[in-house]
Amino acid sequence: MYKRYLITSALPYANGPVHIGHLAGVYIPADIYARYLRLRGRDVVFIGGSDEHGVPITIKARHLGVSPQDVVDKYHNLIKDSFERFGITFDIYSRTTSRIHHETASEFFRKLYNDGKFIEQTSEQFYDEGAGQFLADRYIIGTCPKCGFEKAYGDQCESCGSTLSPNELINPKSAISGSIPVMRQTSHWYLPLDQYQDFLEDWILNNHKEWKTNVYGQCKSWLDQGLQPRAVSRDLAWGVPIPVEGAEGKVLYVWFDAPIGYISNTKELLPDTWEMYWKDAETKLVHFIGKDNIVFHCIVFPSMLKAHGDFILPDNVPANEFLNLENDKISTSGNWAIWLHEYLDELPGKEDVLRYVLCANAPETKDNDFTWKDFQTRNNSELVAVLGNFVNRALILTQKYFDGKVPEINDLTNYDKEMIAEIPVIRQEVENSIETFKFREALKKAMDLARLGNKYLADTEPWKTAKTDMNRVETILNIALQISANLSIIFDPFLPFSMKKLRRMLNIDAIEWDKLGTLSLLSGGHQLAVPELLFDKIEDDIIDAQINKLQVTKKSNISVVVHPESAPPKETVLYDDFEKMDIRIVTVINTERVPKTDKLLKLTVDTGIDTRTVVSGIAEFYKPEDITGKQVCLLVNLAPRKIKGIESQGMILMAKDASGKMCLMQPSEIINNGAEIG
Ligand code: B3M
Ligand code: ZN
Repeated sequence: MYKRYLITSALPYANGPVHIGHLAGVYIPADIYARYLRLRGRDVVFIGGSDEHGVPITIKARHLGVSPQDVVDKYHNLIKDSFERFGITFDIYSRTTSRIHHETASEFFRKLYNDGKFIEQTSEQFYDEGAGQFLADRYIIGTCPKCGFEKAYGDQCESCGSTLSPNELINPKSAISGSIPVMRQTSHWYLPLDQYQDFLEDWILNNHKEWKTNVYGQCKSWLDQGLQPRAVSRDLAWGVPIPVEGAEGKVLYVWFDAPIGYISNTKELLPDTWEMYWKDAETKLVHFIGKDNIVFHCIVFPSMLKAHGDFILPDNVPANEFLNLENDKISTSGNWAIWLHEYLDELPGKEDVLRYVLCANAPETKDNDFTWKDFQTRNNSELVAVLGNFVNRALILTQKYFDGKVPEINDLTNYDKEMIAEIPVIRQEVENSIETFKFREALKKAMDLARLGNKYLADTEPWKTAKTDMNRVETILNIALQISANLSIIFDPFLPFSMKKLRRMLNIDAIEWDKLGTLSLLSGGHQLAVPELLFDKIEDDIIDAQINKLQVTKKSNISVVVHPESAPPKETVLYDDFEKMDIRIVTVINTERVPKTDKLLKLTVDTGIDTRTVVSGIAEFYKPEDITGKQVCLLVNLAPRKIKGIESQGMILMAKDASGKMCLMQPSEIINNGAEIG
């Protein structure tokens, strides 16, 4: 057995809030594991934090017109706060912009550098001459060679999902300036992963066959392809500066510094004893991550740790697959997600319901789908109908027959004995499942204990026996209450808020996992508190509101998806420029075709100021009879011009999309002619 546990969970990028995919994939399993081990009295440190470097953060900052620090400050605080409200029990939740992290990451790099563990290589990379900087892969946009999508990034095409390298892009452009980048020489440090191939093969393929098949499989396929040196530096202004001379303008690659964040955060938490957790072979190190992080945690970071030489390696890396939402891939940029902070605000008091559903449906072995209907069903027919119902019956009956005092246990029947013998078996199964990172299975087994309780009450029918044999009712309810107390332990890692509430009703506080399986959790005569419902039914209106919210998102996404090639934004104008335009609502009072043309219509309009003639190129889209009588928008102070011999006094405003489709702009309700638009 290990002396202590060091549990880490992937550091989320501080460029957006966390959503249910993050929770199901990483934070809920990690928290269950940490809570379970603490209940067992083990020495546990659970590390979290925000990953605050990397190009996406700089892109977001540029887009919003703020500094990268502003972006990470905002999201770090939002993420930290929502994890706390959701009951994720990090021992520390820090950040990679901290001073201690910058120092730790620099030191780590310097040690490897001094020990000659890197190779330095010069290569040609895209450079934006106007902006005076090298372009990270994400900063180069061009046409995808695989699918023709025109806005593919230098590292990936978001349309077809292909992984790309910037020089594969057709017509590459700088995302910063839109100009065509040039190739320029730059030099970087590389970690020669090929030199760690043998070590990794032996360590993973021979000695960690117990890792989850998805994790082991991905590692094997990387190793089978043969590892290549990987750059650990970048030409970028945001990150941990490379701490060697002649490296101005270069920072550590975000995936080099981020995992070191686990070490920095441990140091920050335990300035005097952190080394015990990172350098002693009797520590069990476990990384909880999502499947897109496997290579970094199983191949790259272990090679870095090995190269450094002072650190232990992870004992396990339980990565989950992805969670989808209502049959679609969760997407931060497409706002297709359930954001934790919004959930907490919109469904207060339902933290455990989400914890339950995301664990019961966790994407442990394959991608899975979250639906609001399933959320409702699991709440109503599992939490309410099984767990809540059992506990409630035990407490209410005790209230009724014994004024809320735990009755004594008397003679046990054979049936009692058989049933009681099941409890330690369930405990053992839950332990085995948690310790092998099968959290859905563990939760299901825990629920079996509540089912057992329900069955026991249904079989023994104390409400009937109460008419004839109160002695027997004492025993039945004592057992039912002991099961309730056992439930408050076994479910504690999964449903911490509700189990605390249950213990309040049982009037007990301290719990230990080691008491689980016994009938000695409550003594005869112990006074219980007044029972309340442990879980509430979730009605359709709550679910419908959430589904509706997603539908609104979907609708707004469809219009974006159909015309991804909207025209680029125009140059900024001052308000004064805009104000020069006199745009008004007018009514079309007569419409005729302009002879010998296909496109032009001659409109007579009432502007509220006068009646005038306008020639407009909309005949392709509107017939004269479709327009007459309509209110439209007119730029009334456009200098008059002659079109096909007719003087046009103004311009009818139209919207036009990238497919060439056009439509009139109309007021959303009737308003007086001459109304000004601005
Ligand atoms: N920030 C990627 C992610 O959030 C990355 C994890 C870092 S763990 C050291 O998926
Ligand atoms: Zn593509």
